[in-house]
Amino acid sequence: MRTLYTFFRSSTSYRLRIALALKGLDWGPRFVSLPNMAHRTLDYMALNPQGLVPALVEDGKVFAQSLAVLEYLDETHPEPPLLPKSPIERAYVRGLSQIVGCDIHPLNNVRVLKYLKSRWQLSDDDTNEWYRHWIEEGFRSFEATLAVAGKHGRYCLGDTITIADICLVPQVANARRFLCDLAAFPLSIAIADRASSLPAFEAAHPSLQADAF
Ligand SMILES: N[C@@H](CCC(=O)N[C@@H](CS)C(=O)NCC(=O)O)C(=O)O
Repeated sequence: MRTLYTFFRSSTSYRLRIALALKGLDWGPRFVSLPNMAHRTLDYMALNPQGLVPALVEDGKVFAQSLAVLEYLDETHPEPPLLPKSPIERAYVRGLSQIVGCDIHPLNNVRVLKYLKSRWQLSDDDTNEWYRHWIEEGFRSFEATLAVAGKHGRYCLGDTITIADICLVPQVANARRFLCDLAAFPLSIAIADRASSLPAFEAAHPSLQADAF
């Protein structure tokens, strides 16, 4: 039995929903409401002491940190592969994923935005500007990396979905939710839009999750 602790709008949960769907793995959801602070309850913290979603539970073992979980799923269920075979291409794809997972997402996480408001009294407008600034900075880097490497096809690396696409799509969805101007990132957005139309990505979309509101 496999359980995903997930929140519909969480982009890191979205990454795992995509990967589980691509691999055709069954899972059941346990919804963790971030607005209700369900991720900080004693029960949830006992399961995942990091107090963040997602968490994947498989055969009683708990896995946290979506990038690590993506690789765990790929190692335990190799088909279809989410990483290329060549170490050079693997490093490339991991690097793209980390632009999203390490350079963009942590700066725009809920707790960071809340802290800006509560500790530094930033207004909603200022907080949104912060959000958009780091989106622009991160996507600039993602777009330039794609353009310079010239390795993209339909997706970030050729015509095969990798963890880079799995990280990109949810981040683009979040950027759109915050009304970021994405016109300067045509390669990244075209790739995200193509990937988003694949059935596994569609099934994982926040709006289709049972906890969506
Ligand atoms: N690096 C972690 C980040 C997990 C994370 O920050 N998840 C967000 C939702 S996308 C969360 O739980 N935020 C709660 C908070 O900021 O209080 C991962 O990739 O799993």
